[in-house]
Formats: sequence, C-alpha cells, structure tokens
Amino acid sequence: MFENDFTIDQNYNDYTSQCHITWKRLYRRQANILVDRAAPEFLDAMKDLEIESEIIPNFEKLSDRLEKRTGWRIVAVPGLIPDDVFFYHLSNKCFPVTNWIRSPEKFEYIQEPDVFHDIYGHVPLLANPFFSNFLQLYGEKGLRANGKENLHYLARLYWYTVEFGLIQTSNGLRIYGSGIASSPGESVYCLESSIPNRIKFKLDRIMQTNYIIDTYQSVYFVIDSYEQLFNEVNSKLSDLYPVLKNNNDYSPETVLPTDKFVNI
Ligand code: HBI
Ligand code: FE
Repeated sequence: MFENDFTIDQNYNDYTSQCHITWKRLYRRQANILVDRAAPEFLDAMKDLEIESEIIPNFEKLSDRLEKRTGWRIVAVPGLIPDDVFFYHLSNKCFPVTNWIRSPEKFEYIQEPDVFHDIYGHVPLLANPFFSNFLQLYGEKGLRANGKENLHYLARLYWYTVEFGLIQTSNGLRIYGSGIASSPGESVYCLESSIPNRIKFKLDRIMQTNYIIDTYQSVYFVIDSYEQLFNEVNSKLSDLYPVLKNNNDYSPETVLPTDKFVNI
C-alpha cells in the first residue's frame, strides 16, 4: 500500500543516560498529578502494561505486553507522519510512536510529540478494548476519507477526543486525552479552571469546531463511555461529511443553544 510506511528502528542503544533521566523526571511529575485526575482505565493500564518509570520503555517488549490485551503494537517513527500513513497504521492496530525524547531545555513544552507524549499519553488506553476499537475504526475511516477536505474534520475528532478528551465517571470528570495526560498544567486546568467550556460529546459539533495548537483548550468535550466513541463514529461519521461541508466552522470559544454543559 505504501512504499514507505515511515517505520524505523527504535535504536534503543542510542538513548543517553540524559534521555532516561528526562523520561524519569517527566514520568514522576505526571504520575503525581494524574492521581484522581486521569481516567481509571488509564491509571490501571499504566500498571498493567508495566510501563517503566525510570527508563524509556523498549517498544518491542511493551508491544508484546500490549498485544496480549488488545492485539495492538507500537511502531517507531521519526515524528509526525503523513495522515494517510498514520491512518493506515491505526487501521492495522499499530500506533506510531516517536523514538526521540525532548531535550532538557525543552522539558516544559514541545511542539511535536516525543516518546513521552506518545507512550505515556497514548499507550495506556490502547489496552482498553473499546477505546482501541474506536481508534482502529478511526484509522479505517481516515483511509476512506476520500479527499483532503474531509481530513480536517477527522483531525478535529482526533483532537477533541484522543488528544483532549474528558470522560464522565461516577467519581466525576476524568482525563483520557493524551495531550492533557502528558501535560502537567493542562491536567489541572481542564478539570478545575472556570475558563473553558465543558460540553457533552456530540460528533457533528466536534467535527465543526476548529482548534488552536499550543494553548490550553477553550472547550473540552465529555464522553460517557469509550463505547460511545466507537458507536457514534461507526453509525454517523460518513453521513456527516456532506452536511458539514455546507456549514461554517465554530471557533473553540463558540457556545450554541444546543450545547449540553457539564459542570465541574
Ligand atoms: N503522526 N506520528 C504521528 N502522530 C500523530 O499523532 C499524528 C501523525 N500524523 C497525523 C496526525 N497525527 C493527525 O493529523 C491526526 O489527526 C490524523
Ligand atoms: Fe498525540
């Protein structure tokens, strides 16, 4: 299907002790913050998959543990890869993970995902059957998105769920989005700040709402379950493209009379 699927070797032996120290510092800081903030499935999987806290995980060994649970594996890539290749890997239950880690100078923020964002943020929920089935379906839908104009709708769906999604639990709102789960500041802000809107998940609403990168979100969308993600995308996504094309986009700050707000 692709002459180049952008996968590379992890080159584990190229990591310096500084790389592993950066991993350990990032892991420890985030693990403390996510107690009572991350979704239970996220925290359980962090333990269940035995994701190392002191050193950067070995992708092959972690994949062997992950594969036993949901059939997913992780593949090393050099960074962001083209959309169609990304969708292709997801449709094959392979999650592309960047193999480099941020430098100590960039400890606080990086523009592109590094191995900490991808492993710590994304891998735990790949062990959840419902979420990982949604992600595989997302990849399949992406491959069939026929044409560039639909890709930005899919990018918004990915952004407001996989990267910045919240889930309602019996103990209150919890984080499942990787962009939040790998960010110390946004992990607190998304659940406690009075600034952002928190709106119940609605597929067409999300696909019509654009987003701004490298700032905290002005809006978070809240699901009731991971099954909801799969069912909504499976039953509604394809029919929405022609409808959305005729509507103009919402900004992240937009509030609609049809929005169902979620209180913190
Ligand atoms: N590539 N490695 C990598 N990781 C991503 O999260 C990623 C990507 N390419 C495209 C992409 N994400 C987004 O455009 C998704 O919305 C498809
Ligand atoms: Fe990500």
